[in-house]
Amino acid sequence: MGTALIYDEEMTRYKLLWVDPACKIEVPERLTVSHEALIKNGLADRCVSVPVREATDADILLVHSEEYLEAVKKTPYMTLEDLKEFTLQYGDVYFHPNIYHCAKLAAGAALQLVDSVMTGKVRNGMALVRPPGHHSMSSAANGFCVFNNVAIAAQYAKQKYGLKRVLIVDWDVHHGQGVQYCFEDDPSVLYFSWHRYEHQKFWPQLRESDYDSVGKEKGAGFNINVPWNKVGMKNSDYLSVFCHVLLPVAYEFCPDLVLVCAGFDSAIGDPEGEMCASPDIFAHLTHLLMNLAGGKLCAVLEGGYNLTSLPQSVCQTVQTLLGDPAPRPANLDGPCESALESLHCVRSAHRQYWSCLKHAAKLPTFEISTKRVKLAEEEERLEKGDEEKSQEEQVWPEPPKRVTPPIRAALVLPNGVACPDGCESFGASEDADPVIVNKLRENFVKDADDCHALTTLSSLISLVEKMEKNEICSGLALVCDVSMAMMCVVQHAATALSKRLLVVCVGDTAVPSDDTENGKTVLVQFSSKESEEQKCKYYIPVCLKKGCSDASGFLQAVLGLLLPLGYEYDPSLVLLVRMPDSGVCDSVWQQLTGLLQGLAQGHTLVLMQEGEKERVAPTASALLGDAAPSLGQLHSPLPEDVEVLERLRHRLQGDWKLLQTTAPETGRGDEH
Ligand code: Q6P
Ligand code: ZN
Repeated sequence: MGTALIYDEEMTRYKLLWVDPACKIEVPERLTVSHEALIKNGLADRCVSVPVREATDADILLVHSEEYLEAVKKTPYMTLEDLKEFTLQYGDVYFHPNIYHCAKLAAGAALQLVDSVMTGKVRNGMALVRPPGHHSMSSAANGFCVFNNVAIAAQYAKQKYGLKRVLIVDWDVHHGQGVQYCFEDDPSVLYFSWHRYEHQKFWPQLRESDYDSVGKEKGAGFNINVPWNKVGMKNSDYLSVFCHVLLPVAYEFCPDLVLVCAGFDSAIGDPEGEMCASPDIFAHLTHLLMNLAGGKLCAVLEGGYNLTSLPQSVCQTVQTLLGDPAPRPANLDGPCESALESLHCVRSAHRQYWSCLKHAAKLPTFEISTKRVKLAEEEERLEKGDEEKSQEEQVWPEPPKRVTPPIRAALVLPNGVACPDGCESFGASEDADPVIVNKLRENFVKDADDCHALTTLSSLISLVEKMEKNEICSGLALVCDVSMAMMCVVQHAATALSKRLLVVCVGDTAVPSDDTENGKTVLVQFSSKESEEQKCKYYIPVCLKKGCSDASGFLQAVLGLLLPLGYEYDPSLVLLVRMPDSGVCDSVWQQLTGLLQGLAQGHTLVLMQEGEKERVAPTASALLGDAAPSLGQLHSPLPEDVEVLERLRHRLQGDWKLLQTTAPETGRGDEH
């Protein structure tokens, strides 16, 4: 199952024909540099090239009014003067004799992408299009957009394929108000957008872009706005909104298809966004969405105006869609205070609609946003002098080339267990280092005759070393004693290697936690057994009522606790240990395995008990990067579990900044 790439040079054949400072950044080179970067990095060749088509009148009318369509149809015949005049009735947009043709191709490209994914021709894909779409409304062009490509695609997907639920993720730095208006009262389309807002001072300066526009009537709760009230948002701010808002809600919503309004003006260097997230953050945003909807994801280009940053971000996105492991995320130092305020506001505004947010902190009785406007005005006066500084050119390092190891998944299996397709059977005893073998014999395999155990452990060690050298991406071993194998890897990693290890234990068996003292190992254990509260930053027991067998509680713990903690810790290896009594079902296990591969460049080593032969195929599939099956619509997590998780998050958020979901109390001032 491949990745579709849709591009046609024709969409570069229109441009601004007069002087307009607001529109001069929207240039044809945006597409050419993006496409050339995909070719140069060998990514275009790895994609399935799908041709564009023109959207038909019927397609366009799924979202737009007949009057508007008829008006746009006349633009190819207009004189320059008429085009200027026509343009004047809309905001921040320009027309050109060829833009109607391009706009039909842009919308048609999105539909071709939906068709390719829905018919199973490919798993996912990206369309590089101009003009963009998310600002365009039923009867109005706006913000460089003529037809609303993604909104049309969502309606089309629902109609043609009978989809019940479509998720639209708009990571462009502007608010796609056109998409919001289109689906405001529609519970079948969940629209999520983050956007530069600055308390309504930033374009398009709409009251309805704030966090309290949650959707209307039946659609209440299905519109999620995250306003950024400051510029300079970083990787941490973006990831924290994904972990604490978008992902939990998206899993609860359980979409049949994910559409992305993929604007890259939210990356560093963009003159419009003025944000500081690095281009490789899009590898993670993409990865985190790729296990929803059985992997059916269509990304459609929106904004992105820095001709260096844009192609880098596009490449990161496409390479991730192709299944290459994401690079290790850089400098995750926790969200800023303004982002935390936004997070607090959004979670609180949606707590009545989503059971995963039921426990979110309520807002103080006054509105933070109103109060913040006053503060913002004050700050603005103070910052007046810095104005030129913020316009300065940003510099950042080019993301390093992502090299995928030749072996994606290596398996250490006992005799008689078949190695699934696409995986490499691994037995390294031939070149086992005698020093290591002796050490294993002394420390772990006391029974001198148990050469089977010894062989397995030495294979494990050599597998870990090959992962460290990036010769192998991930591994899976069936062992006769998971606890012992786990200790063996932990000790080896802590002493012999320069690794930072994240150990994730699923199941009740007692695990030794004394190796977590040195800070080289973080251990998170999910179980149903009460354990005394540990005060150590590096040993985190998560105790759920039904352990890992309750999908919603477990997923809540994974998204809101394990992922943010894992991202902040930034391990070089993830050790995923499945205890024989884990009680976790295949689809949940595959989701966990898939999500964890966003860490440590996909270096995950899974340990399972020898008896669990049936789990090899589903686990291997997740390690190979196949999409995990969807979990179905989740019910509310148990109140006890929610309470446990919240207490844990509170206790840990001092040490782990990415666990925060509200702004620090200080500076919030008088409440009444
Ligand atoms: C921004 C217009 C320009 C003001 C100049 C799908 C992509 C977009 C469009 C932004 C239009 N204001 N300082 O559209 O969201 O990036
Ligand atoms: Zn934008």
